[in-house]
Amino acid sequence: MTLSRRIFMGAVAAGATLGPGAGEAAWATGRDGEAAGAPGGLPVPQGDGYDGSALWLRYAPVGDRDLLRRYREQVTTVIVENADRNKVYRHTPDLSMAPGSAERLMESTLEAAREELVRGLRGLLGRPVRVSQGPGNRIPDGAVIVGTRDSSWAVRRSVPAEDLASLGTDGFLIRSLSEGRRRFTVIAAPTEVGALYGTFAFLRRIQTHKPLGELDISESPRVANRHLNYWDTERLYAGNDASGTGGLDGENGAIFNFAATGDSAGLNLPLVLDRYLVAARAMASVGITGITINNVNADNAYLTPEYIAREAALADALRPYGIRIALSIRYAAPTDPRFAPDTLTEEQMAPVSPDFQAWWNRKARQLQESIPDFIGFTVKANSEGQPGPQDFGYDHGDGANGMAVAVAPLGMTIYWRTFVYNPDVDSDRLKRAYLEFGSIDDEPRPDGTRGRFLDNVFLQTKNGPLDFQAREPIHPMFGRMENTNQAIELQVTQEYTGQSTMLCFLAPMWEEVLKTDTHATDGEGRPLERSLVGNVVDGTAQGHSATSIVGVANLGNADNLTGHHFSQANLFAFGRQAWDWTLDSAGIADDWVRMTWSNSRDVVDTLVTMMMGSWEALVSYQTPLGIAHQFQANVHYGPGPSESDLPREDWNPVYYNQADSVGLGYDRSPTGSDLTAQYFPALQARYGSIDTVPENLMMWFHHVPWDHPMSSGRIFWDELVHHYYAGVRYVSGMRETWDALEREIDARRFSEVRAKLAQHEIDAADWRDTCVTYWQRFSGREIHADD
Ligand code: BDP
Repeated sequence: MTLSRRIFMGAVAAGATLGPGAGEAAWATGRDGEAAGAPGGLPVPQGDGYDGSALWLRYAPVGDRDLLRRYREQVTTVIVENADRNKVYRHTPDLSMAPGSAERLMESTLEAAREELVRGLRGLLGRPVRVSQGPGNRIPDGAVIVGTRDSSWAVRRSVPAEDLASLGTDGFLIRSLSEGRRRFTVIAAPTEVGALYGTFAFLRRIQTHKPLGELDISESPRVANRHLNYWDTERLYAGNDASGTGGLDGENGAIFNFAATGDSAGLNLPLVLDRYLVAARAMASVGITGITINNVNADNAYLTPEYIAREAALADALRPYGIRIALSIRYAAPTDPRFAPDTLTEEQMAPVSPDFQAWWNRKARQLQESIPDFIGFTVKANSEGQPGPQDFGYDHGDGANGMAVAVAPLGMTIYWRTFVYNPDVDSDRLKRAYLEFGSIDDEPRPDGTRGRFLDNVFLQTKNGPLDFQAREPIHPMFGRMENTNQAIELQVTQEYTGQSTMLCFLAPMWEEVLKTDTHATDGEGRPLERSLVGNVVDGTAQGHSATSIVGVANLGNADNLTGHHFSQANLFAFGRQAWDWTLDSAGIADDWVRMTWSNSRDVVDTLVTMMMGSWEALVSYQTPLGIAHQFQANVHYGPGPSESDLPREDWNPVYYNQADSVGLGYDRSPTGSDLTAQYFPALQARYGSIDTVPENLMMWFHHVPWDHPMSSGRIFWDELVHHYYAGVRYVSGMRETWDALEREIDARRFSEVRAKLAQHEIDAADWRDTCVTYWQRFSGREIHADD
């Protein structure tokens, strides 16, 4: 594997920003009661000190003069009628930004759309645009109209109702239209949130230098509930945490301040910080609809009145952007004395008990009183020490349904996680979840249907059967749970993929997962017409209308919000793929690079190429050919293949690598643990034989003999060594490539990425050397470090 590299000796950036004088126009005041251009936030500094804090919404000026001239002709006036008519609900009467904030709280979704256009166009076009609240009786040349048929006369006049009807709640259309010689653009949607999404899509076209002339775009998301789970301070790699422990100024590194101390004690919610709104705008720009704001190993504090008040303020701030909140809860919360006198005894904790259900109904009601659009609860139960229904003699179906019954009257949903691996179930950790959940999905019901999980339950399942490893086969439950709503959970934060040090673009991994064929069959064993994992997730495989995709997010209080500048790309890509999993990840990378770094062809081509190989490189130097979980205990960053003394057998690298003098890898074929039997027949056969298993999953399913012949012509041992070396070489290539871009990238971000890549290279080599040396003890063969 090599990284194709361009070296730009002396090249001048084609996309260099315009010099002073480019923004010639002053703020315009129009007719018909038009407001002078609304500020739309402070401009993002574009120079060498830029810190990445605007994510991909930096709106750098269009550097190509011809293109700029065309855009300025095509976009002269923003028209958002009745932006203040549908004010969103606000619970917190004195909701306010922290002193000195640059962002501003929005009161409606259309206001958020208008402000984004004003801000974005001012940055991109290098001058303010005219803002009009109504077009009078003539739509001006160069107008960009945003709205719904309810909000906007101009939309009513130019977009037939039936064109919007099929778009669904979040869809939008963007059209270039004309009247006489006047040409204008309409961004219209059935809902105001759809109009906001269309606004971001329109801005993205300019950010990526695409033509605006003949637009006829209509888009709707494939998946309805596009959520982030935020793990708070655990697995947080984006914390501005100088000391390595407590965060800066009393902040703990999390993006939202609930319990900051010291100098930051005055910056807790309900006060709203700029970064919350930058994150909200970024999330909305890729269509995120919800966020579970606390860790899955949940702290009951989030259910106390004091915290609920803070959550309500956060929900208020996010609401104009179409983002709703949810909470992770601890199943046994009702027994916590801090809720006294409203607590339950152990005897009342059966999920079928009316007392249990009434308690959760009361708690959910309290939340709904302050957060009327509260989504519901994410539940990690009977997993890694968390309490659950099994502690009281019930199974996951009873537990999920008990909570679902409690919250159903309030219109809420339960996201019940399937990340369970009770060692009593099977000796192979990877088989355990399906063994616990599959039979509940199959259970016959009195009405002749099957499946016990209620309609307001989603089972939330990680992409693979282990735990967010850099490469896993798909989880066998996808396609197997035909009677249950299923959400897929992907990890955006890079717990096992280099944290905030390694540059690893994850979109190709998610693309691989979502486009893997489950080969699912129907009840009679006939192949389904649509059977990719993406089809299972978007409901088209088995006819589900409740659909959801969840990303464990990587936001923190770092200046650039994600720790590594390139980690921003993973959040961006997750949102885009959640909206449309059929997208090509290179196209997503291309957009992100243009929006984040530069539209210079050289920069775009170089960075996209570099990013696209970065995940496969990481797999290569960490866990090639299907080996998994070789991390140092708990930290999950560096290599620890020899570790064998962790408190649970299935936390130890040696449990996964099974290294011995014969070979390496875990036999999960029919002669081994037979995990393969959990897949549909076509995958069973493919994975079950060492002759047909894809080489990149070989050790996942087989104990591979050191001399096994590989497709390259090498024996397995040499192939393994080759992968480790090739992976590290790729990282060296990334470092050199980046160095060659110095003249095209602003100074601060350039040097921050350079420092990360230098460490990345050292740590990748550590993976290679630690693992290869350790495996050699078993293989007894020579290390051929090829090049
Ligand atoms: C593991 C993480 C742990 C999470 C767990 C989960 O190390 O912090 O709590 O996943 O998903 O990967 O519940």
